[in-house]
Amino acid sequence: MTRLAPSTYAELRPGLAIVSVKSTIVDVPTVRLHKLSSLSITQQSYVIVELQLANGVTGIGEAATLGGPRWSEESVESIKATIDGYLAPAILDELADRFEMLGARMDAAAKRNNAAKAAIETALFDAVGKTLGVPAALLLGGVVRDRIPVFWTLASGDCAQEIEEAEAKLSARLHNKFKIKIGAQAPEQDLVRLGRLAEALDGRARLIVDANQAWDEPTAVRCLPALAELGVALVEQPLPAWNILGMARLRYRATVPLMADESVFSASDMAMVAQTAAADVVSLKLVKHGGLLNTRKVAAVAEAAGIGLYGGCLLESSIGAAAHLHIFASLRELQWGCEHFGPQILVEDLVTEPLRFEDFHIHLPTGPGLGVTLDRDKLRRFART
Ligand code: MUC
Ligand code: MG
Repeated sequence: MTRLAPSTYAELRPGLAIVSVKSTIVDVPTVRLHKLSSLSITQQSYVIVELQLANGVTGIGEAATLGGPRWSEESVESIKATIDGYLAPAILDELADRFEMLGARMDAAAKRNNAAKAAIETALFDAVGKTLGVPAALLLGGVVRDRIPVFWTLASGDCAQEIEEAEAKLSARLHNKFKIKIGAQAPEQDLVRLGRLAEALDGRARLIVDANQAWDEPTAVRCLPALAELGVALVEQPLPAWNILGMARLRYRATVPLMADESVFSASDMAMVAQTAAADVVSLKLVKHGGLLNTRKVAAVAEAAGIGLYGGCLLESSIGAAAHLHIFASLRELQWGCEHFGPQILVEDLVTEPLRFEDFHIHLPTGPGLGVTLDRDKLRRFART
C-alpha cells in the first residue's frame, strides 16, 4: 500500500501557491428555448475560471448565470470584472489548500458576488485535488453516493413539445423525474398545461413545478390544492424570494411540500426559513451559496431543522455540474436527488468527456479534482470576443 507521508505533503505545499487566475466569458447555445417565469434563453452564458498553481497544475471552475442578471443579481460581465479586479488579487500567491481562509479573503474583498466566489473556490478544489490525486468529494467529507437520480426540466412552454421531450427522455432511460417551469403565463393556463402533462405521463414519471417567484399569496392559496390534486410532488418558490412569512403561511395550509430556492442564498437565509418553518425542502446551488464549503453550511442548517435537500442547478455545463456533484455526493442525505441536466441542454459541452447520464441517474466523475477536463478548443470557440 502506498501512503502519502507527512513529509511528502509538506514538500508539495510550496507548489500549491496560486500564480494566476484567468476568467473567460463563454456563450453556448441551448438545444431549445428555455422559458422561466421572468426570462427565456436560447443560450447559456458562463465565466470559466482557470487557476494555475506554482506546480503547473491548473484548476477549473465555472460561474453560471441565467438570462443576464435576471435570475440573481450577477451577470457574466459583473462576474468577470469582480474576479479580475477584486477576487483574484485577494488570493494570488496564497496556498490553494487554505480553502476557508481564502473564502474569508474573498469575502473581505467583495460583498456577496456568490457565483464569482464559487467559481474560484471550485477551481481551488480542482487544483488541490489534482495535485494530491484525490477527487474533490474526498476533500469535502468523502463519497456517500456515486450516482444521483436526476430531474429534467420541461420549459419550452409548448405542451405538445414538452410531452414529446419527456417521452424521449423516458424511453432513453435518461430521466423519469421532471420539473415543469410555470408562471410565464396565467395560472389557469399553467394548470391546463400541467393537467395534460400529468395525464400523458401518469404513473411513469414524478412531476414537480417551479414558479420562480411568479405568484402572490392569494394566487398560490388558490392554485396549490389543484397542484396537489394533479399529483405534483413538490412546489418550488411559488412566492417572491423576500416573502418568507408568506411561504410559512402557505406551507401551513398546503397539502403539497414547498421548496425554497431564491429565498435561500446564505446559511443565515436558511436559518430564517428554518425558524419560520417556511419550506419542506431547499434547493442547493453554488451560485447562491458562494462555494462548496458554504453549500455544506446551508445543508447543515437545513438538516438540523429537518428540511430536505434537493440538488439544484443553473444549467451548468459539465464543469459546474461536476462541482455540484462532488458536494452532493458527500452530503449524508440528499432526499430529493438533483437536477443537473445542464450538460444535456447545451448544443456542445465544455469538457472533453461529458458527465455520464444512465438509468435515470447522473454519475460522479472518478478522476482527481472535479474529474472533468476543460476542452480548450471549445473554450476558444464559445469565448465571447
Ligand atoms: C431554478 O430556478 O431552479 C434550474 C433549472 C431550470 O430550468 O432553471 C433553473 C433555475
Ligand atoms: Mg428554482
